[in-house]
Amino acid sequence: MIRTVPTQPFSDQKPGTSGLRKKVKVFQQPNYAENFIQSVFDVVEGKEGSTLVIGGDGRYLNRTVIQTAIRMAAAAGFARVVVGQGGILSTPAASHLIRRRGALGGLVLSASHNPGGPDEDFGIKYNVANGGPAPEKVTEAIHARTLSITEWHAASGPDVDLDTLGEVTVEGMTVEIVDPVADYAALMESLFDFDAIRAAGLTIAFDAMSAVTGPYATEILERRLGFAPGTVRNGVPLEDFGGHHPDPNLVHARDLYDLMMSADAPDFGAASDGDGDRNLIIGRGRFVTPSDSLAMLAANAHLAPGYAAGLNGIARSMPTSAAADRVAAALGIPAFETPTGWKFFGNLLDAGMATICGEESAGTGSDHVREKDGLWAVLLWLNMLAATGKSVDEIARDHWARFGRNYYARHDYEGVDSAAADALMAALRADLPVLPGRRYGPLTVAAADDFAYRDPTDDSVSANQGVRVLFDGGSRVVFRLSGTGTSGATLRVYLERYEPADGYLDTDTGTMLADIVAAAEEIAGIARHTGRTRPDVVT
Ligand code: G16
Repeated sequence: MIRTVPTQPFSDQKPGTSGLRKKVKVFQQPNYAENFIQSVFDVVEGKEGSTLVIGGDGRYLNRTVIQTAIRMAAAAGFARVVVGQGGILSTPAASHLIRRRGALGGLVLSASHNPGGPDEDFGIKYNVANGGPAPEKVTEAIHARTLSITEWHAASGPDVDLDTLGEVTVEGMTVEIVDPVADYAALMESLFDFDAIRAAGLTIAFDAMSAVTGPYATEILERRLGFAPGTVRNGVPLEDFGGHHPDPNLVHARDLYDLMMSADAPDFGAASDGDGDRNLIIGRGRFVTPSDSLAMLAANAHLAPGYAAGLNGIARSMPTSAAADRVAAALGIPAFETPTGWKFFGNLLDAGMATICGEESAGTGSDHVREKDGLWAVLLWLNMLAATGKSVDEIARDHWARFGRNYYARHDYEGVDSAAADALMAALRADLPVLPGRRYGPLTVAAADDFAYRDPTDDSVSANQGVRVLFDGGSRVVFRLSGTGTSGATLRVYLERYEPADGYLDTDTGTMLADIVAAAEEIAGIARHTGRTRPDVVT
């Protein structure tokens, strides 16, 4: 039987950088998740006879919302839903499954690197048929629908057993519970030289942060590649990620960092986030920034079988350092600069204009799926190490000696009062015309703007994507507000200094960026607006 339940709109269901992310308590309000899912289904066309993929990162509320989504998909007319066993699908594996099954789309339940548990975060994101996050025109239509919704529909009946592989029927719709790892692992094996990685005799440590990557990393790294048992740490997904932030950065993956800087360091260390799309790369004694990792992966990708034919282009988000642009120039291929949000890469990948994409926020990926992919980055690094016989440190030094180095850091001011953060950004925008020519210590502003992007495939324009202040010599600072936080505002300040190949290539990042940090404070008045004198997180 299909139930129709009357409801009222919620005013706060605007998807952010990557879907709707809120506190669990917000999602637990009656009708809250149902309203959003119904709004997705109301907006999406072609449901009759189609397949929908459903899965999440296993965090608190995952199973509950999956049961809701299955019942509502049956009422919406889908012919089949494909669900990861236990409700588990990493974000890249969900993207692959959507593509492989020719699905109309998928519901990916995650709040990514945000903490999980009854008092923490949850999220729902809709991905479209190419496997990628819905583009802005779709998320805007979903948001509009959330503001006018009057009812939602769901099949009634018992919960589906999410743990048993196989098929059951709900109101005439087939529910297929699949192994969440198998297809994805096969895809990775098709892209990388597993024999060479096995033969290289490397030692590695991988921190799955008690999040979704655990089962994927255990299957691929320990079972298929033969790394020692225990290589995957924190490999069992927990609903609260063991009380930690599953955020692979130098703050939350501190244990891994300390190991990699110690005398006992293995050759290679890596971590992934809550939903498996982000990555952290640390060689023995050498941390690689996400922006550098993108550039180094792009420069060496041809060493892996999946990329032996070369790259069509490289795309990065605007706040990501320009290191990848120098690689693109050397390879004679186009470089694209998009707003923050993986959804902006989708069209470039679909059009074959870009092959590899990456972001400063610890995301890298390629045209194999339409999401960023943490394990993919780890495997490409391992393939590079195996093919070159070099260490991470040697690869990094060789890269900088050839291309120069973009020293880079991001300063996050979290939980800032939203009005204060908005006032800071408004004041910055108002100052844009007068900034060029101004001097801040040794730095002179060459140009300043509010980044806008015209998608070359469909000419759609996305404006107000962050304030850029570019200095003479290729250094810059970027200011923007995060679109993924769930309380207050998070101000992100992205700092970058270019040092040419004959410059200082192995100096402390903090020292190299000190002038730019001081300029950022002077330009934006961070302390004045927010009352903060130092960032909460430096990555
Ligand atoms: C999401 C997006 C990324 C973005 C990141 C941070 O990642 O997919 O493109 O870079 O958020 O966004 P913001 O700076 O707005 O917080 P994830 O891993 O959280 O899904």
